[in-house]
Amino acid sequence: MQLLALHGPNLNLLGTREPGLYGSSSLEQINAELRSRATQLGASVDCFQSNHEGALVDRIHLGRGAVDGILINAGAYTHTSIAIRDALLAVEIPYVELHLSNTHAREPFRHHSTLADRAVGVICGFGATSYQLALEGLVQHLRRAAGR
Ligand code: CA2
Repeated sequence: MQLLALHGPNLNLLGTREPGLYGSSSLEQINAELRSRATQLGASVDCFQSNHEGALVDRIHLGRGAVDGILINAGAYTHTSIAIRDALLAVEIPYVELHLSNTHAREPFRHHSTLADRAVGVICGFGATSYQLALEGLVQHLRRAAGR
């Protein structure tokens, strides 16, 4: 099972600022934990971060036919990007949307997601653990869908 973890803008700064909001783990630590847990679950995960919307769209396109499922924290693009939504729907790869913070407990403009209504599921508010929960949920969903 091949998975792709996508991290959107500013998430490369994790662990350096705003620990009260986003926790103290760096993105590299989060990626390492994802890879480790994925291996335990019999899956493999590629990780990609970009501050650029088009680069995220390009990476989603590359996943077509090669990736079974996507974990996506699109950062602020979650609330604005029709291009990322269209890319995810175009490649027809099941995805889980996740966030470190509870976006529903924050400013109203963070309550809307362009991705959530077509996601397998949405996880938010658990800090770095959101990634682990999203991984578990996605793997279980893909196994069930494959009849395994
Ligand atoms: O809670 C999340 O995971 C978010 O996707 C984070 C985004 C925010 O725009 C979304 O509404 C919710 C912001 C990521 C900013 O990351 C930083 C990390 C460290 C220091 C500063 C920003």
